[in-house]
Amino acid sequence: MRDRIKNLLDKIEQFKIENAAQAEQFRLEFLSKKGELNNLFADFKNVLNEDKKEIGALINQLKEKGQSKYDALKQSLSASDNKTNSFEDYTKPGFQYASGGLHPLTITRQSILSIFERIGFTVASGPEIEDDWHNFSALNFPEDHPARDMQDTFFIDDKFALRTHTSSVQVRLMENNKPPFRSLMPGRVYRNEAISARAHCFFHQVEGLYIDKNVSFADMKQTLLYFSKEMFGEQTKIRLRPSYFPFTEPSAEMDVSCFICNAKGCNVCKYSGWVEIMGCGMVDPAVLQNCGIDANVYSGFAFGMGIERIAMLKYRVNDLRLFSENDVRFLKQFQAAND
Ligand code: 2NL
Repeated sequence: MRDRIKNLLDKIEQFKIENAAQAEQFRLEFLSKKGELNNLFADFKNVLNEDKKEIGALINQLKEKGQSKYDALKQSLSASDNKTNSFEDYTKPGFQYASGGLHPLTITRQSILSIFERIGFTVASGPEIEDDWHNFSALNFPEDHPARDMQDTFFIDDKFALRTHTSSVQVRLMENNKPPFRSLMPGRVYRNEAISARAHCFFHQVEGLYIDKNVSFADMKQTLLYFSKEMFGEQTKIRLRPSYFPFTEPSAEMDVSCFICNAKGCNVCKYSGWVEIMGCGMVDPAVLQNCGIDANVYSGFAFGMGIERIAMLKYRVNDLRLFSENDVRFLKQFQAAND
């Protein structure tokens, strides 16, 4: 009997308890009704009377040892369990949420807007469904202009269409407010085009409008030079080429010196050293008059750029469709650009 007790004591002492399952196994093996300790108690009746006192004390000691080992380990296990799902350490950093990323067009739009906001431009917005007046007539589009054709514009009925540019927002702004204006119109615009790597039936624009007394073409040049340097780097140069828009006169396309090859020549600038990034011009006096602004007192400039185009140049994206397909393999590449 003494040997059995000694054996069991060794077993209890050596039993490794590291998790709840092992604790339960320990309980079953030694402490439960069918456990070894109870067997000892059952056999106790066979112990010789003169040994009963000594053996009884040994068995009791053994029981106490087993029970206290079990209790202590059980407690430390449940405490460490709690550690993972309780807030016992209030100084620990909080759980990190897996965060998404901004869309490349959002990142690009935000950088364009913030550059102009720094020189006093504010953001305006307006409806995506427009009437003929705000989208075409007020902007000096002749009656037979191809943009007014079903082929180029999504008409909803004979009165309304999806806006083809955000200039319609500028028209509303000028109609409802008094100059001076320094405003930006970011937004989605729609064109009835077959979808390809280079064209889509919708894209995003930022347009700008600056109207005040004595605004000149030189003011436009300096404003756009400031923008280009901020957007593409201090060494950036600009050039203006004559162009045509119904709503500006004179009109120009603006190129920036290629920021990819430092104007040395690459496949992005087609070895010309220049990349086109926006259209601009002095607001046609007829447009000002259409919007209730006295063109003899006020003048101004306007410009418009495609956000996709800028983002494609900046991030070297070669397919316009990637911006609207929400393929996470594409979007994930911009997560680092968020901050
Ligand atoms: C482009 C060219 C341009 C404008 C937009 C504008 C607005 C008003 C009056 C006059 Cl209300 N002009 N906007 C002017 C020149 C060019 O956009 O290529 N956009 C993607």
